[in-house]
Amino acid sequence: MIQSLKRNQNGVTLIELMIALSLGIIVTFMTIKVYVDHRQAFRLIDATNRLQENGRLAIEFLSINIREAAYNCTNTTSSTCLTGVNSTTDSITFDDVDSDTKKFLISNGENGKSLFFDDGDSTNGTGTEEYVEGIENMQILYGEDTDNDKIPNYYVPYGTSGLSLDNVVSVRISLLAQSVETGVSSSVQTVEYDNDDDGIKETESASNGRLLKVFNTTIQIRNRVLN
Ligand SMILES: [Ca+2]
Ligand SMILES: [Ca+2]
Ligand SMILES: [Ca+2]
Repeated sequence: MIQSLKRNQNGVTLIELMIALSLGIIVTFMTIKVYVDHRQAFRLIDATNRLQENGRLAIEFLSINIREAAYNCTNTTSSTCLTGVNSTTDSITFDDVDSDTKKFLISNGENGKSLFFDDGDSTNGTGTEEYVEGIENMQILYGEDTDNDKIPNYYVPYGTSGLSLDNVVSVRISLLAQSVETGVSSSVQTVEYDNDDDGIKETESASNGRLLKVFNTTIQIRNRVLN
């Protein structure tokens, strides 16, 4: 009887050991998967928030500055009152209240394309600086008022035949923002964005698992509307 009990308590069998090992591996695998999933979800939320933040910051900064454009230019024709470049990505140049010539453009920054700003202040300014990262493209349309009611009759790109920049009372800006973080989306993100000012949107695809978002705004040039 005693010997029989001892036999029953003689350690674990090979099958029991294998089951225990398998369960251990499964639990470890599930724990790692939960951790990776949580980490990925956190990265996605973080990248989405940062993308929103960058887009809003860029729009706000453009609005604050362009709203004050052409201060000394109501009745003059200065080449820097309000001008721009229409290309694969646009830029805009304008004089402000201090007659500094400011400029917004898209260029290569530390982490890819960014919105750059030149404050035009040669005395105390900083020159052209990277201001908001993750801005891939900027398209600008100029709202020309042809009947002096301070309301644009149409919006056209810079360089359009017949566009008089002296009569521009507002600008429409469309930004294509891309997350700085890579690998946050398992599928290729796409957005519709008019990248050549022809009124027809193209499909833009994000690279390397990034996120994409379009930000639009219309900015009234107060010095043209209130005078
Ligand atoms: Ca353009
Ligand atoms: Ca009008
Ligand atoms: Ca287009």
